[in-house]
Parts: sequence; structure tokens; C-alpha cells
Amino acid sequence: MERVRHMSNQLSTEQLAQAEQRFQAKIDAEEKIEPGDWMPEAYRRNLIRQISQHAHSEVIGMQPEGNWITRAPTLNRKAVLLAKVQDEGGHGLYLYSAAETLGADRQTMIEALHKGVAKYASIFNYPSLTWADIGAIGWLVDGAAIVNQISLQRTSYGPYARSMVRICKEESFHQRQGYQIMTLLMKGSDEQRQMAQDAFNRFWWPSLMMFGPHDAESAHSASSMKWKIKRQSNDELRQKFVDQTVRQAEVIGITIPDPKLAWNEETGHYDFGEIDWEEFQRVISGDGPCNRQRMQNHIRAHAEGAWVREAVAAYESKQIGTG
Ligand code: BYC
Repeated sequence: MERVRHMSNQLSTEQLAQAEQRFQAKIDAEEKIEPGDWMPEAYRRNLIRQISQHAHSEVIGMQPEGNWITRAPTLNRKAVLLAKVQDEGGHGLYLYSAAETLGADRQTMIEALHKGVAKYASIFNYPSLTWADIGAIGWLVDGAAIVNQISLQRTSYGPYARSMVRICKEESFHQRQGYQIMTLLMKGSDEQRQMAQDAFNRFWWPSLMMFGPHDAESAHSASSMKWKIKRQSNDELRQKFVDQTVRQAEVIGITIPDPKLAWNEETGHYDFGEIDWEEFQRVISGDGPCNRQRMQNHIRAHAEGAWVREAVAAYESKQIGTG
């Protein structure tokens, strides 16, 4: 990759324009861009930004659910939750690896997270207060993630698109286990139903925020759509998520906490109320309910894991030495 970037620095203005044209033609023809291919520097940087933030989201997202592993109500629930949280860690690893194919360095990505330069999904800055939150997270958060990631399976960068295939399969299991927890609670006592509704009320609006700002406010959308990094806009995906979730909520008797929610015969979609964008901005700029706690935990875990990274590096150098 360093070599490819170096070559791009040596191109004349005319050669650069031609290379960019060829690159865009490839994108327009639905061909994938692969790690060794020439790509505009802005495409590479935008992808590293999005993929690394996606990876950070998967890893930070382990914390709200990790909170309930020791308190899961049955051994079976504990095993399922453990598997799910472990899956999220795996997703982070595929995604960091995909970013590395673009020349990004893992340590630099982690430092950007720790310094607050790189973001991660706002949703993970909300606390998981009851067992029903584990249901709400699986149903809504993984549900929102799937809607976004199914679209990303067709993203123009090969390694990112391919990582999405397995991730979506696993997210599908995550979404179902969350919906199943909520379904069961809704069939239970009044207290259990209340607990499910309360969890839903707290996670509904933050889930809608997962799709990012409105298209008109989205800084990266124009270039990301042109380069087919994003295949559908923030608002399109959010609408898709609302439409599918309203029907799922009806089936189990959950009420969506939005008085403006209404079926629109003309558009064939549900209308819904306005998101609290001030809250969104606060949370993504580090001032949500759990931002500090999430980061402190990550910094501590990263420091505690230093010996593992050193051991892996020592093992690798031995393998190279003996190989
Ligand atoms: N939270 O120009 P825009 C999971 C930022 S985890 C925080 O629209 P873009 C799971 C955005 O980064 C799955 N920040 O950006 C894990 C940008 O800031 P910078 C997570 C947000 O990139 C564990 C600025 O706002 N999924 O499933 O074109 C347990 C302007 O936005 C958010 C992904 O990461 C947000 N919600 O579009 C359970 C999907 N929204 O970078 C489940 C991959 C926006 O300029 N990412 N920002 O500082 C994407 O598809 C896109 O990056 C987004 C935003 C749609 C999120």
C-alpha cells in the first residue's frame, strides 16, 4: 500500500486526473476496489475513518452488554450473551484488519479512539440498566446495525464488503435473540412488560440516531455516495429501520414512544417525530451518559492487554526467525 501511495505522489496532474477517471469508471461499473489498486487519497482516508470507527463501535459496544454477563437470568441466557459479546469482538477484529489493508496502523487507530479524535456509535454511551435492555439492544441496536450493514455488503471496497457478509449473518442471530427476550418479557407479568417497554423507550430514539445526521447535514455523504462507500443515505436507512421495527413492535405489543408516528398512505412509509439532534451532538462529542466510563474501561483493558500483544509479537518474530 505504501508503494501504491508513493506511486500516486509521483503522478503528474494529467496522469492523476486519468487515474481518477479510471477509478470512478471502475466504481460505476460495480467493480470492487482491492487493497493493491490505485485509489484517490481522499477515498482511502474516508474509508479508514469509517471502517476504524465501525471497528471501535463493535468493540466499545461489548461494554453495555458485558455488564449483564454475570447477571443473566439463566445459564442458557448467559451462554447466548457471552457468544454475542464475543462475536462483537470478532467483528472489531475483521474491521481493524480491513482498515489495515488500506495502510492504517492498529496502534494509531486505537490512539485516535483514546484521544477522542475517532468516534464510535453514539448508542453505546447509554447505560444498560435492566435485563430488558439486553433485549432492546439486540432487537433495536443490532437491528439498526443490520439495516446499515446489509447495505454496506455492496460497498465499493472489497475487504470491507466481504467482512460485512459474515458480520450480517451474526448480527441476524443477535437481533433475533434480542427480539426473543423482548417477546418473552411481553408475555410475562405486568412488571416484566413494564420493564420491556421502559427499555424500549430508552433505546428507541438513540437507535434512530445510529444512522447519523439528516442527509442534508451529513458531511461525508456526497463523496461516500459518489464512491459507493455508502450505497444508501442515512435518512433512507433510518426510514427502512422504522418501517420494519414498527411492525415487529405491533406483533409483541410494544408501544413506540413517538406521538408523531403514523402510517403515510402516500409515501408508503411511517412518518415519525424529529430526533433530538442536540442530544446526538452532545453524545458524539463525548458528553453522553457513559462516554467517560466507556473510554476509561477501554484504556484500562488496552493497557492490561499489553503483555498479550508483546507475547504475540515475540512469537511472530520467533516464527520468522525459524521459518
Ligand atoms: N455515532 O457525515 P456523516 C454494532 C459522525 S456496531 C457517532 O453522516 P458518515 C453493535 C460521523 O462519524 C455497528 N458518530 O458520517 C456492536 C461523522 O464524524 P467524523 C456500528 C456518528 O460516516 C456491539 C459525523 O458524525 N455501525 O452493530 O458518512 C453490540 C458526520 O456524519 C454517528 C457502523 O459503524 C453516530 N451514530 O455516516 C451491538 C456502520 N453518526 O468521522 C451492536 C458504519 C454520524 O467526521 N458506518 N456520526 O468525525 C456508517 O455507515 C457511517 O459511518 C454512518 C455515518 C452512517 C454511521
